[in-house]
Order: sequence, then structure tokens, then C-alpha cells
Amino acid sequence: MADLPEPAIAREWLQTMTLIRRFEERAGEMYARAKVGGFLHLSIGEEATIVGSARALRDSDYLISTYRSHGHAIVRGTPPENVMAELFGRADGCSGGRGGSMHMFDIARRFMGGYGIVGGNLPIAAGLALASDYEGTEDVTLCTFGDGASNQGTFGETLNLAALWKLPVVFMVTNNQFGMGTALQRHSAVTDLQRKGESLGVPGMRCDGMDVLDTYSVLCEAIARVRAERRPLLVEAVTYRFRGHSMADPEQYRSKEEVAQWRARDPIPAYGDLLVAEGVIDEAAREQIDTQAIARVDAAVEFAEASPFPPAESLYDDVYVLDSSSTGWYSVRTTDPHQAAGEQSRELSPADGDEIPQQMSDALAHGEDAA
Ligand SMILES: Cc1ncc(C[n+]2csc(CCOP(=O)(O)OP(=O)(O)O)c2C)c(N)n1
Repeated sequence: MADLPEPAIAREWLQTMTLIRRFEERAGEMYARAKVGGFLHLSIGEEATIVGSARALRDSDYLISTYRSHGHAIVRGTPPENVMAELFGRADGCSGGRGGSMHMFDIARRFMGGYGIVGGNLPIAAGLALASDYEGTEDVTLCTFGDGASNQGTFGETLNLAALWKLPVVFMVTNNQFGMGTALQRHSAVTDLQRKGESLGVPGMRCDGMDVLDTYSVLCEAIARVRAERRPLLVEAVTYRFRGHSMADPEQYRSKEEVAQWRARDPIPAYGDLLVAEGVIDEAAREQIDTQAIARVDAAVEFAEASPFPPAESLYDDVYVLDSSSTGWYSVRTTDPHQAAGEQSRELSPADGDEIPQQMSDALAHGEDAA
């Protein structure tokens, strides 16, 4: 067993894992009550992978994940209030209410999202690492993705380039055993995922993703090597998602017995038991950690409920597209030396040939949603 960190740190890991668990349980409830639109992917069961890996990072390092990223935002320090508000599509959400569950983002904390495209974050991670080297910093990028994503073209392309260009990225494949309803052995010819980058020049390591101590210790080693050698590594974190792929999943691809076996290894009670056995906390403190997490999530829901929806006239803020096929008055003009993003062009009058659709113009006049 890897060593326990000092007591304050050991406690913080349990607090954060518990907070992520309680947050996601409540997010699921809020989804069922139609407070949350779009998709909702929970990482319940994967908390040790999330906390153990993120705590091995420095604050200046980058973390980039997938559409299963509520926990990643929270572990990086994004207040749960702003994560819940994002789920609710409210203006105080960490992405201004525009992204929803799959697009959490917090640049101040170097949490770079939140991506709906499976494998879409890998090339972006390479870009972040290239930027770190270009700027001459020691920063490392931790890129997490699922076992299913390791079959995407972006996996091979990015690992090859990262090895060739010696980019400081730790690629962490969160092997939760399934890509949607397809089990690992049915979707990947190579199931020893830590070896999947070898032919591309990216050596691998493995950690027990149900054990926060092992995850932390392996990731510390991987990150230190990548930071010093400026070349990529692949780490496989072996874990399990206790809930369905998303909220609409009949889970016909696995048995209740299998889920129960993994649940018996639930990383939060297991780590809590260890802290009690080692005398880091007592049962009362453990109870209090849970009570505080629940109270914080209550506050997050209250905050999200009170937060307004973004105003209708901000609909095209942060829209940065204009070409011959998309010539809306609200978009950036690539031919204009004084480009204005959506939020600025809202103030501008439409240019020749660009017309504000009548429906939109009425909505703006009345401050209503155009839809
Ligand atoms: C390019 C692309 N193809 C397909 C999908 C649909 N899709 C969403 S999640 C998912 C499974 C991905 O599984 P995995 O990478 O193992 O991550 P996990 O959901 O287990 O966290 C698929 C196929 C998508 N979002 N993007």
C-alpha cells in the first residue's frame, strides 16, 4: 500500500471525494426533476481516480477531461455552486450556463474542459503541452479520457505526435470497463491498455483507480518523469462506473452481480475505513465530512436555483464564426481588421447584406428568447 500523506491532506482527499459523490448523486436527482437539460454523465465510482490524479498536479499544470467532468472541475477548485449552476444552464455557471454538463471549464484553475467529442480532448492536450514548452515553463498537461476513446484516431495521432515532439503530457486512460454499453474486451483488441501507446513511443504505467493512494503515487511518478524528461507517458487507471453511462441507460450489458462486486470496493468507504484504522479521523469526523458535503451540495442547488438564465440578447456571445457559409450579423468578421466577437457585435449595427432575422430582432427588442 502506498503511504498516507500528512493528516490534513489525507482528510482533504476524503472530503473532496465525498463532495464529488454527494454532488453527483444530487445532480442525478436534479436531472430527474428536469432541472438539468441535455445529457448528464456521472462518474460515481471513479472518485479515487479523479482526486488521486488531480492532486498529483501543481496548480500551474493543466487538466483536461471529457464529458464526464463534474468531479474534475470540483477537484480543481471550481466552487460546486458554479458547477451546479452550469448544469442548470444559469448565468453563474462556470461556462456562463452555455455548456451544461459536458462543457465545464475554468481557465483560472487551469481546468480546460469538458468535451462532448470522444477523444476530442487529446489533440487539445498536445496543443497545451506544446504551448508550455514554447513558453519555456515546466508545466505538464494531464489528459484524461475513457477506454473507448483509446480506439479513436485521435489517440494514435496524438500519442505519435506527442512522442515525436517530446511533449509533456500524461495521458490517463480511465478504464471504467465500458464504452457506453460495450465492454472493454468487445471494443479493444488490446485490453492491457497501459501498453496501447508502446508502438507509438509512449511507455505506459498502471494504477488502481479504486485506490486514491495508489493513483496519487503512480501519477506523482508519471508527472515527475514527464516534467523532467519533457516526453509523454500513458497511465491506465483501472476503475468502474457504478451508474449507467448517462441518465438514460437500461444497463443491459452487465449483470447486477458484477456491479455489486465492484461496489464492494467503493473507493470512498474503503479510504474512510483506512483513515479511521490509521487514526487520522474517528467515526464522528467521518460522519461530519459527509454531513458537510451534503450541506455544501444543498447550498449549490440553492445557488443554482437563484441564478438567472443568461439574457436573451446574449445568445450569440462567445460565437466566433464567420465565413461564406455563415454570415450572421452576430459573428466575427474574418475580413474585418476590427473583429468583434458576438458579445461586441451585439452593439454594432448590421453591415450591408447582413440582416437581423425579424424574429430575432423582435426578441431583442422585447428581451425575450428568440426560439
Ligand atoms: C466522436 C464521438 N463518437 C461517438 C460519441 C458517442 N459517445 C458518447 S460517450 C461514448 C462512449 C465513450 O466511452 P469511453 O471513452 O470509455 O468513456 P466513458 O464514457 O466510459 O467515460 C460514445 C461512443 C461521441 N460523443 N463522440
